[in-house]
Amino acid sequence: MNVAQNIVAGLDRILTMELVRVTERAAVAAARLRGRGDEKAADQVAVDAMRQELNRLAIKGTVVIGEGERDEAPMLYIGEEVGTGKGPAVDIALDPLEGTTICAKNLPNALAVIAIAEKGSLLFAPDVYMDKIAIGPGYAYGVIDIDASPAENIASLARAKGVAVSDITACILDRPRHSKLIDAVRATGAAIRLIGDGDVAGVIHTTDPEETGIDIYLGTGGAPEGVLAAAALRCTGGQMQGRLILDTPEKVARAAKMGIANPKRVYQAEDMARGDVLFAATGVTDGNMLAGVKFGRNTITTHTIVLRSSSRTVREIKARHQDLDKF
Ligand code: VTB
Repeated sequence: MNVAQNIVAGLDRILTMELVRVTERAAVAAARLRGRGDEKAADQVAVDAMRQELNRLAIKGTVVIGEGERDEAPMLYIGEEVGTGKGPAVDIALDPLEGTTICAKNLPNALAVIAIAEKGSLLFAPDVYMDKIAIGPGYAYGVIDIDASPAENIASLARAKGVAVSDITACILDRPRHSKLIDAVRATGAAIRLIGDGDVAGVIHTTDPEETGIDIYLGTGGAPEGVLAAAALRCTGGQMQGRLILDTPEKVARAAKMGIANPKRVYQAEDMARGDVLFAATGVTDGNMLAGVKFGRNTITTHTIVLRSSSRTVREIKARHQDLDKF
């Protein structure tokens, strides 16, 4: 079979498997620094490792969601060209260590994450907050609405799921800015899972409530993390809406420079990650969906999910690495 036959529509499916190595490698590097209380060091080793592996991929990649602006991030900055340069032109959203604080404290759900889409397909989002709401697959479109109250959204979801409101669990970042939201959700009788960081994982967890116990994600988090989560949801199914929080003229101007004409626009997952999207995440610390990296005597074990939107395939890859020199 030649390479051309492998291209169904959109991206070469071989890339799906190649992506696994990229997040595996970043996760292993970060995992060596779990629980050491040093967020920066853990992030740095994950960035280095991800970049090294990414540069082996046969793509002409541009980082659109990365470690920051060129002057503040020496590596994997927004606009950096990555890959061998021989291959399809793609947009890349990445977070080599999503949940640096989680990793530094060795708490659940730190991930190494990447998403790839055809050039021009990922929202070029400024690093501001985004208001987010997400649910998993299997619900009619419109069950949630970012402009409805938390009580309305939770009641609507409970009706659609056919359960009592008290059987719904919402995932919310534990932040003072969410105190009203938390009160409003608690007043409905629904349960809340408060998380310290890691809202990419929080959104993804809505896609498998039986496994994770989470039905809905609510609240504000980073916009870059919103695009990554939207990319994952495009592959698994589910609904997500996001709105950038552009609450100062400076932020509105910054967003305008990045091509965002309407600062109040509500983005559906499909608007944040269009076309054929590939997504991979490897667990750094043990989590609700993914196990963290395990260091054995002569082996390293990693657990990764890798997703593709055009086929909706969800692969879980548990890898036992025996050639440890590669890390
Ligand atoms: C979230 C979370 C990240 O940032 O997006 C959060 O997913 C939002 O910012 O893991 P604040 O910490 O300011 O609330 C992280 O916690 C860190 O990138």
